[in-house]
Amino acid sequence: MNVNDVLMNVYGRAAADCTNEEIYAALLRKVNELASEKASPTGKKKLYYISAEFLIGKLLSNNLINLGIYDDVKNQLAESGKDICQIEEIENEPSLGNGGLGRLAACFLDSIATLGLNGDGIGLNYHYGLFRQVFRDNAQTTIPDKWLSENCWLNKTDKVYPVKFGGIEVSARLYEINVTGYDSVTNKLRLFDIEGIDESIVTDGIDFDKMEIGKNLTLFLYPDDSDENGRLLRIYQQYFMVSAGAQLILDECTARGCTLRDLDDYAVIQINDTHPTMVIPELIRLLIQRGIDIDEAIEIVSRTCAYTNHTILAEALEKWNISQLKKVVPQLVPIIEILDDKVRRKFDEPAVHIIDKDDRVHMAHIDIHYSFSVNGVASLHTEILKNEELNHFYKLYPEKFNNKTNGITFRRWLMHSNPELSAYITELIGDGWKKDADELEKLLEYRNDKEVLIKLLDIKQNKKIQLKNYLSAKQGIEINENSVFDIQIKRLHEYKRQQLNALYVIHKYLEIKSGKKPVRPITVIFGAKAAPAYIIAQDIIHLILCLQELIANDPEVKPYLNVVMVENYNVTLAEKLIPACDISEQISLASKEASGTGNMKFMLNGAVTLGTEDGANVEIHQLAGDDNIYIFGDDSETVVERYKKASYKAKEYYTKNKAIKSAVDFIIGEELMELGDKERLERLFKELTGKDWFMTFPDFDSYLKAREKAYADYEDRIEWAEKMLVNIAKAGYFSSDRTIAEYNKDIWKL
Ligand code: 26Q
Repeated sequence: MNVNDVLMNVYGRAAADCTNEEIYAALLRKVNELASEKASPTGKKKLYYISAEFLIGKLLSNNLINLGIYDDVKNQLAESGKDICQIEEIENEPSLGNGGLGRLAACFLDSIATLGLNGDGIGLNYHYGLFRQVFRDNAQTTIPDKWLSENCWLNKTDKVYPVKFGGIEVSARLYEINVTGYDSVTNKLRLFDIEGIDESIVTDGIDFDKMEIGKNLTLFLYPDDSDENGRLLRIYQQYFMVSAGAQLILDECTARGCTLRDLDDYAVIQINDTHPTMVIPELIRLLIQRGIDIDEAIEIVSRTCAYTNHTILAEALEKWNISQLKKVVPQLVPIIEILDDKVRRKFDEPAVHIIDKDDRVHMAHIDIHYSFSVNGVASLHTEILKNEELNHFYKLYPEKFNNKTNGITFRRWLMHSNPELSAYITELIGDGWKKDADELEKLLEYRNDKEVLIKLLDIKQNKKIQLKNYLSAKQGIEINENSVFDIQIKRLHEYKRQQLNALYVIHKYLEIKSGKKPVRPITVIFGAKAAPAYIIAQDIIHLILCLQELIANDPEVKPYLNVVMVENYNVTLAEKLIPACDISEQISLASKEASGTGNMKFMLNGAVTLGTEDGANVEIHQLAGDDNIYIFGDDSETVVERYKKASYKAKEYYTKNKAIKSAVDFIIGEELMELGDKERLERLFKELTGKDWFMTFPDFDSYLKAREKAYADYEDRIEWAEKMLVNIAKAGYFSSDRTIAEYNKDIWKL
């Protein structure tokens, strides 16, 4: 592509005489054109990955890389005095997801296209993605995040499907975003939207009139742990997505020659958590409408659908009241009742029934009975599903259960976010790793090569300086590039235990105050959004922001310890933070984090993990080896047992362990009380000492020890660089290309 020609065509001016906005808009159009011209995969059978979330992030650079023209375009721009990074800044990030599950769906689309597989995403076109986070008075406030604009990647189609709810019918318009594969085909992300959306009904912050479905259906993405208020609208959103999606799927399959009875030869539908579960009864309903009897319709749909579970937190498993469903989707209720009836005729065990004694519909149970595959997202997670959480189901259908350990796309999380490291890897081992991530293991040859190790340290230092400059320019945050960068970025949730990290910070603060100074300054970076209705999560953000202020204003402590909570953590920020990280905090309570994917991104960029034996950390541990990871805390079996026995008493740890007591008391001590909100800090103190449901105290001592060991080891720079190298070399397993190849081999069979 000749950038000047493109711009001359659109504006009659060369790049040097165009604004960044103009260059962005013209590139977007041209790249969209090039993407559309690429072949689309063909074949009888097609995958539909249905998900309420696709956290795709910015697309310009991603598409330039996948089309193989990134360096060329970057260089041409540079010749005209333009910086491609500045052009990237123009793009709004589409934050169409909450976190892990949504970002996983985006990585999967990239890998599906890269492997040349015939597969599209189906989802919703939210006008506002996840809220934008603004800190005020050391607390999170939220404002709407509008991403749609004239210059965005969304293409309108002329396909429209009717969707009927109890009481109202709406039209679902199909929009599409091109999904480019790396040096491969182009697939599509297909997003449905209602026709009559009315953005003017948004009032205060992210509040809006929830009554008029015809105006608000696709207005907002719901934060997880949403309040009761938003629940009903979520059922509307889910049904809207799956009804339009199911109509699209049947249309496409019949156009390719499907007779409906052979639907599973033409389509496989991957259900991303329970959010799209209603696709099962909806497809059954549509097949009946088209003349197939119910028993056969159920058989056909069960052969076509596969389900992925992303959580073992009981409170996160969706259950809808029959009364709610009767209001929103009355046409599905008789079908769901038949599905439940069939289960009851076969199985007495109430735990596997679909409708429980309180008339609540367990969405995951529909998926498990009426799909042909059920998978967890990391090996420990799948084992816990089989042996604990879903054990009743596993005993009925052992053949359905399988594991697919998550992965990440190396195009975005290495080639784009860390071009310096990518180039150096290629210099050492060639660029075969870009298509076959296992080739990264060739780096192990250099594990004792001092020159290579020093170069790795140089690259890391350079990325730390880039982050420092970015945070200073964008958020007015100052950090010391010679400190160790210790980073925890993920949704705020008690099970992820940001509070444990905060307790460490307090512990360190108290040590410094008492004269015990760390050999090297420490920068602790947090990034996290909390669902507005999740009060304790808000309190934890408040605590971290108060600590940040307290330390920043304490000349005794500031030179040794810096706490930074970045504002509005999102994909774009993750791309800057991850390459600059020394120590990756993955400290969830063992058994609670299904997989984690940030842990993989950090590893790939040469950060060393400090974590519990949870989720995919277990596999990172196995791959990297004991010497190249810092593992602490109780294992999942101990934790599961402790829950079963209900034997945990936070108070006992608090009274017996001096370090815990001092750190926890500090939350309501005078320093923080002066700065912060009394109610918030006291509530958090009470929560920790009275309940501590996610068991931070039992792991506290071993966390301290592991963290201190990591900081001490960090001082032998060459030995540390070897740890970095081993982590990078072993990260190949976590390429989403591997994950997708496994899904295809075991489940989709495209
Ligand atoms: C549910 C009801 C109402 C409103 C929102 C929700 C909701 C929305 C999003 C519930 C859950 C989610 C997202 C869950 C999620 O991101 N899970 C993560 O999935 C990752 C990919 O598999 C894993 O790596 C993480 O361990 C898991 O926490």
